[in-house]
Amino acid sequence: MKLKRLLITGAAGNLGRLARERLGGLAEVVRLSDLGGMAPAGPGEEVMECDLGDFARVREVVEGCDAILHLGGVSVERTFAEISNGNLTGLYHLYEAARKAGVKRILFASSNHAIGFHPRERKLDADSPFAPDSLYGVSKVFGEAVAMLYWDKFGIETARVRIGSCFPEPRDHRMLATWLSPDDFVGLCEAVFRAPRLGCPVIYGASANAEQWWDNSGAGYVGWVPKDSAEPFRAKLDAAMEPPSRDDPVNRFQGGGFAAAGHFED
Ligand code: NAI
Ligand code: 15L
Repeated sequence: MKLKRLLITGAAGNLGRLARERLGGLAEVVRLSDLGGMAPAGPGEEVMECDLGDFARVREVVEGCDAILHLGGVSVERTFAEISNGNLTGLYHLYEAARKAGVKRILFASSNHAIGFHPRERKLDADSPFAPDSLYGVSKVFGEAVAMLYWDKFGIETARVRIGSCFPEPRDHRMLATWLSPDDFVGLCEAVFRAPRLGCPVIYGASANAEQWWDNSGAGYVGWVPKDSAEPFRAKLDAAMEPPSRDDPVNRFQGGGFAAAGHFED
């Protein structure tokens, strides 16, 4: 059954533009929102600019929606001041507006950086402890916690999707494990919004790569089966760059460069 109105936040971003292009069939109307930078509304679309830090505006944007694909926010490491508006205050605004508007289901774009300080040899599942590798990763832990509260207390379902690396192709050797193909991202969103029951699972967003760090078996009932693999890109990466050195801290942890980077001071 089609959703009535699906809100996509972060619609001007990389994944937001992909979602706009490919996920229109999920809903009768798709409402697109971002700070700005969105193409005008086409058939079956609505475009609403919004800063997630502005609660009154977030309420207007969420009103009338039955589901949300929440991609908006700062998507890389930044200072706490830069991250907090969209990813902390804004995230809370989104859930509070969803509660007031009766939204039933949300896909929250969490990140592998919520668990990025786990070593690569450690296979993780939904019950593995958080190990944020950055202030950005901490903001995703916060988002997952808010999602859990709104499920336990108010029954709003959320897929907490810890996306690996969603790009047209893997950009380095780490992404041979973390890559999520654009097609698999689309399939994951479709599965989440079509599943008869969702709850509040953790789902690791990685394709069917040969190198696997994450176990999604606890969320098998959602019905998402990734189809692509990063392996065909290995030779191209080998030719383009040095193989990863084990001595380099960037290669020790799942979060890669985020774990190895310095602190972003305000
Ligand atoms: P992106 O940076 O291209 O898009 C994020 C969008 O959020 C931008 O268009 C930006 O304008 C908007 N935004 C930022 N602050 C905002 C605010 N205060 N109010 C309203 N909108 C705001 O990021 P991308 O790659 O599209 O990622 C989408 C989501 O998925 C992000 O939440 C990111 O953290 C998450 N993610 C993405 C991964 C990837 O490989 N692309 C990996 C892991 C997580
Ligand atoms: C993320 O969370 C970022 O949003 C994305 O730009 C990539 O850096 C990705 O993680 C990754 O770990 O490759």
